[in-house]
Amino acid sequence: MPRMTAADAAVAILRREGVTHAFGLPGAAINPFYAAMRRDGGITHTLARHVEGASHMAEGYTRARAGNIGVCVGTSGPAGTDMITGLYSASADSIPILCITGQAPVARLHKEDFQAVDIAAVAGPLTKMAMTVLEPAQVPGAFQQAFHLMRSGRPGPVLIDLPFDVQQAEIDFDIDTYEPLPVYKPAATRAQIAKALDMLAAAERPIIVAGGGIINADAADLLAEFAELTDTPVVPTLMGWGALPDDHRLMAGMAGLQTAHRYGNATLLASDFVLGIGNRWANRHTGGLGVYRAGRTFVHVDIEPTQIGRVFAPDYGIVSDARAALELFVEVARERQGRLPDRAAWVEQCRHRRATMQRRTHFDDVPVKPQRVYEEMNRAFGPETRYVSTIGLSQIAAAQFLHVYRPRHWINAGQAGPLGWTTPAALGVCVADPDTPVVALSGDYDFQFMIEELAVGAQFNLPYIHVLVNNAYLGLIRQSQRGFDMDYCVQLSFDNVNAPELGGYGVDHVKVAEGLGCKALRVTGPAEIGPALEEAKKLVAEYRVPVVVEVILERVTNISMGTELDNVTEFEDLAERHEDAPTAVVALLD
Ligand SMILES: Cc1ncc(C[n+]2csc(CCOP(=O)(O)OP(=O)(O)O)c2C)c(N)n1
Ligand SMILES: [Mg+2]
Repeated sequence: MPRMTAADAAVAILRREGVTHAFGLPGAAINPFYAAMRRDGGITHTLARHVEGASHMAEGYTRARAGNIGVCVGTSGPAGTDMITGLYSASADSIPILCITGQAPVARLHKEDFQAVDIAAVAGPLTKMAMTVLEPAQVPGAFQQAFHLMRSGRPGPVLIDLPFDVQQAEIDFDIDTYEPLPVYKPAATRAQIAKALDMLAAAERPIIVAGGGIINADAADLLAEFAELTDTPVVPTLMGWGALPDDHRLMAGMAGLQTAHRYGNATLLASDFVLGIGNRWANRHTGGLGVYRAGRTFVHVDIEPTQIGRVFAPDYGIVSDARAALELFVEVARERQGRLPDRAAWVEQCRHRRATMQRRTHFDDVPVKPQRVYEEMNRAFGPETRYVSTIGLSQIAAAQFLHVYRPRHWINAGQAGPLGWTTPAALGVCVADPDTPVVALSGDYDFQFMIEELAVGAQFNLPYIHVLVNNAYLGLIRQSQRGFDMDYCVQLSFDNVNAPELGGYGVDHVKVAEGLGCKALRVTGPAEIGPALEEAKKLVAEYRVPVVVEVILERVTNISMGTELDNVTEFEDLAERHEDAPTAVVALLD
């Protein structure tokens, strides 16, 4: 039997399970694992500047491509605790990442050894498995189980914590006969799908709410086919955005309190039947359940049995992987073709709402109004673009105004929304897919949270465009403080003694980005945005580093949001003529 260190066995299993890349940073307690990676030579490594950054890079890497599992590696103690936010964000959005940490030697775990923290206990609620491996011979099994769990059922992250002596201990292990464990994915039965289709056929105004589970299951093609076969309008959730292209005839818009379209909410409220697939009835999608549920029948399809009924009891629930369910939905709908109800009038009503209920984007104001930035982005970036964003007014407006045409082209930390996520996640996306243009979008605060990771993009030549909308405010929190009648601790503005020309906008992001080895441009007027985005494309191609385009915004702009789907406040004039929203996918009927 071949003998090797447990760390060598772990690396061999990573390779066999398809891992080719890791994000992280070494420390003394994880050096044996790094030594094993070096001996193996088959795993490329991106050196993060902050361990939290490595965890979000791993998330971006997973989210970019079906089948990917991002791996993040850190030492004992604070490296593990730094990655907790990545584990939370990954688990909240059903994203598998494998987090590997070093640990103090087994015999010293209980002696308050230097940087010995019980990371498995800390990570427990955020992972599908969090294990400090105490026996070297258990290491292969721990890794085998990790991949099985990450890929089975509702996907999610795993943490494996390896004490220093466990990594170094020699074990018998044969990688040649190693076999990944079978992956478990529940599948709907024909009877279940037939019943759901009966309910859909009995409805008059049905919609499909398409969740991120469809993207995780790589089933966007089947969603489109099923929607077309039954002529059912689709309302994607924020995590499902891109599952149906924005220019698809049946794309009805997103619904919700913030990241939503006026026509999406109106269509949801006009519907009498909702088929939710791979979604979780998130509270910022549903708003109050009284309004959301009133007068509607619900079918819920989800891979995780305990998700059915978690937020509210659907009229019918099906436990199934989204792909398995949609395969059967397509099959049974095909068999029923010719006998399915005619939906032409309902589809036309949804389309009419889309062509009439638009928000205005065309403002010429200086300082720039945020809406204009997205209009310019729609012009500059084509359907091949992958967008990455996290949270804030910047992200909410992006969801209201940008266009997404493909699955995995809207990459967002939907549930957790950790500030700082955008830069490292975008870098992980760039590693996963160097051939597709990546455009990240941050508010100034999100950008400042993990600004140091820009150096990683410069060092490893990970080119992408980072649109930075700077209002010198914690904008979303400023807006929510209106309810408290205050503007308290949310100002990011100050007079920068080194950059008086910024006129109180505080941090000189251009200088910082340049200092970290990136290119950066700043624009202050609406007419400059388009040319700056074109210039950024050239700089990305020429220098192969991140290129920041900072747009100095109006300090205070409130973005549409509300408390209920039927109570969303509009703060600006709505679009009345096509010129008010010139980049809308469906031209405004004026
Ligand atoms: C780690 C963390 N802390 C606090 C928050 C709460 N939060 C959400 S958005 C936001 C302000 C974001 O400001 P900025 O990135 O400038 O975006 P803007 O809303 O101004 O567009 C804050 C503090 C959060 N999401 N994550
Ligand atoms: Mg801001």
